[in-house]
Amino acid sequence: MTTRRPLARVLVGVLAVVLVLCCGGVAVGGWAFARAGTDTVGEVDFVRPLAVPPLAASRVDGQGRRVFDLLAREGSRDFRGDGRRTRTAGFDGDFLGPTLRAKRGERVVVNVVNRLPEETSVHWHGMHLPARMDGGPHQTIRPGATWSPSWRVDQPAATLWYHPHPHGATEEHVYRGLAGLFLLDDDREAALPLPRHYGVDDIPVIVQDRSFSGSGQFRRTRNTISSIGVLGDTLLVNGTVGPYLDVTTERVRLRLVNASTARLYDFGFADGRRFDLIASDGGLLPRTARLDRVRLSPGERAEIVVTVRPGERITLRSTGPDLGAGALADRFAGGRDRFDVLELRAADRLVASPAVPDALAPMDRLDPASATTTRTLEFLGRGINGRSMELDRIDFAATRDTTEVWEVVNRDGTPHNFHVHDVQFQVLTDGGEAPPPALGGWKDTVYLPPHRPIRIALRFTDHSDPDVPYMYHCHLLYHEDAGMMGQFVVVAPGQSVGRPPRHGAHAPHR
Ligand SMILES: [Cu+2]
Repeated sequence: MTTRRPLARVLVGVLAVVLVLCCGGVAVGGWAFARAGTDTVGEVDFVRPLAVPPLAASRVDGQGRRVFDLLAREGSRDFRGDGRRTRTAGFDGDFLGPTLRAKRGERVVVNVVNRLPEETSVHWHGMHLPARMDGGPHQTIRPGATWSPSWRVDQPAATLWYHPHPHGATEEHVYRGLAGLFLLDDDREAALPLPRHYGVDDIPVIVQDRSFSGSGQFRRTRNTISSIGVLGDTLLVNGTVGPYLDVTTERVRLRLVNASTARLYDFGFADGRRFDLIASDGGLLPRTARLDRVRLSPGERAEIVVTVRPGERITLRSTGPDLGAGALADRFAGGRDRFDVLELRAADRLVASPAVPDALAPMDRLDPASATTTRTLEFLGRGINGRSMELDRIDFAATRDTTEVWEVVNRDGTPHNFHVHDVQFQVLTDGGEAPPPALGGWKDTVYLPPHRPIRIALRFTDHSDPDVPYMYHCHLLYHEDAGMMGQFVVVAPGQSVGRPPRHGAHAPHR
């Protein structure tokens, strides 16, 4: 008897502990589930005019090249007008950078000065150019140094962007504010009746999510339940919190850029109105798509044209993007989050705009039957095909003047996406099906829903260099920094793979 009572007590104690752990676990789980969502619909005061990044000044040098200057530096900004200044970084300013603009066929030079206290790089996202001009992790710029890449713009009109790409620190640099647009023009786009008056009826919409600490600093706290990365609860559009745009024309073109580090958006209008999707990452679609929603993962762009009526106010809104990871995983990865993004305020009298044409830019479809090589890229854990990024390992070579088919698949339960440098690709199939209209044009970044293979075709036309690699990676920047990236070179027919330069050695420092 004397020995049984303590044993009973122990059993009761163990039972109590188990009960507390289980119920506590359920309670914590329920609390976390309820807390996981962010919803700003109806909560945003649209009190600040939308900032529009200035067009970068340029000059033409003695060799006929258009020359830009960009200076990366630290800064600070009071985003919410409450006197609390956030430490930031930007190009030529405190946050984000000017919009560079060039025309197809032009040769450009960008003098990038690094006034940051650490190394960085500037990658021209979506640009077709030689690998050593690409601004990836091999072209780092030391503090105080200037990097002056130059290339010929040789691709269709498009909304491209630039941002740092230093090995292992891209998330941090982009999160602080280092990003900007690089718009390309061409004759085909210029001949179409589309809104193109920058800052008037052609508006950049750079969307980024941030969280602020009590002292007003950017809080780069990663989601603890989902491994997606940093999800913020406040949207900045071109750096503006609570932005509105005065619209003076019947139609307005919005160049939507998801410059967030991890968050996906599903953009549409609060009243459900349809808009014309005219372009994706690499430029104009073959045909205008009339849609009411467009989903963008980090790095992706979409150009839409929306029609407004005199005097009305409409809200650009992001509702929970379908991440395809299942209800629970979707919720913790932001898949149920809703945001009011931007208010459009139409003037009482609007300047007439021509109708958006159905036919935009003819597109020669790449023929998968002509592909010389088929590759499979499996995204899982912190790597691709079981390997984590290493600067001195080239994963494969693509041969110039060939077409390849890549099957890219997310084997994780968590969201990833796929971005490749050098070329724009065509989506052949999405989960075995024909791609939707939003994936029907040139792309450099595509969302990878868990376990849904995406087949793409890529054509390598020029810029062979056996030594200097291009990157392919997940553009959820936490994942990219953690090693979900690989390197390939483009070689001339018969050429073998060389050796990556010593870190940064090929950067054309001035
Ligand atoms: Cu990822």
